Amino acid sequence: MENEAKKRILSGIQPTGSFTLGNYIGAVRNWSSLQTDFDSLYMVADLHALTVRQNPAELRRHTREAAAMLLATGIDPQQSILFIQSHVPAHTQLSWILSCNTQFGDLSRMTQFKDKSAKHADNVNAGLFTYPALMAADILLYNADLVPVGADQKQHLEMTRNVAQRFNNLYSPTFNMPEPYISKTGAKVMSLQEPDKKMSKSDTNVNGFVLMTDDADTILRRFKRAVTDSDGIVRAGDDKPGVTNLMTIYGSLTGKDFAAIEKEFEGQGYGTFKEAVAQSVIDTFTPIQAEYSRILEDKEYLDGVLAEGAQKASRIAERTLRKVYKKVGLLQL
Ligand code: ATP
Ligand code: LTN
Repeated sequence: MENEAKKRILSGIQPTGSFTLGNYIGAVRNWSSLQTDFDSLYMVADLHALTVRQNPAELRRHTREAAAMLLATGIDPQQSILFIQSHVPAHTQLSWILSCNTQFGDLSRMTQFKDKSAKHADNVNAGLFTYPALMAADILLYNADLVPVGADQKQHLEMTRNVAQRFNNLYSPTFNMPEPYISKTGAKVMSLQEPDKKMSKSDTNVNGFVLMTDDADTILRRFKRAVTDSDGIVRAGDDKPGVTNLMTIYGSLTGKDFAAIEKEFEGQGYGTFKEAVAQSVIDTFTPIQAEYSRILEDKEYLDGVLAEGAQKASRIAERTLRKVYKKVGLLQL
């Protein structure tokens, strides 16, 4: 079988709202290009989304929209397995076992936990804390070789590797060691308003992000308002975080490197540059948006893809789970 020779990929995204340009450049756009060379599984991480308060009706809608958006970006259900995390119960089952093999001290060092508990001080729940154990289960159930994510998830990947290593040493070799796959450019797209902060869909300042569902006017407006600096020169550098971020976005979408971009906008103000960046985003998102609307309207097709995805993913996941249950000493009848 052809698939047996291929390495396996797994990644996930939370249905906490429309995807941002950061989600697209840092993670999602790589997924469809990897699916031909890898045996790929892509998941909408709805259980992870519950770690912050969700409106039930909205979560349901966002989950469906997230799946439709992934298909619209080119994930092909004939090549990849696309599924919803909660449709495969093995994720929560393995996550319990892994959380019993994850140390409190390690979890307290997670940057995302610290950030999110500061942001949601009224709801620092146990799920937010044990989030990495569920993420480790997502990855280890499928023995993924590679996990394509943005730079902010690197720490969770290291945690997954530690848990896998500890489990393998304590019992016997069970899990594969997954490697993060982080693209060289655009692994951390910054907020358009505070370029020292990552662009995030849950930012309270809407001017900080661009959504994949935004129309052309909104996209243009966001870029026109983007924070830059006062020297008016299109050049990358640590002293110019705003402009560098815009160059990263433009470069990721057009394939041009920093030197080419500097040359292209030499002697021109930020106005022209910002318009060009906005246009590159509009050109990328317009065809995806058309496809997205089409898929979202075809409920039968979308549900069919997700049902099949859940079935295929479960088959792989349950095999791993059974092995783990046996190894840790759970009684099997
Ligand atoms: P939230 O704001 O709800 O925490 P998020 O926008 O950070 O969500 P996630 O669902 O947590 O999105 O992330 C999905 C993927 O997108 C992950 O691989 C993550 O690393 C990547 N990602 C998120 N934000 C960015 C960003 N600004 N730049 C590059 N990659 C990003
Ligand atoms: N924690 C990830 C989403 C996620 C994920 C995964 C990514 C959940 N499970 C498994 C890769 C592999 C995030 O982006 N916040």
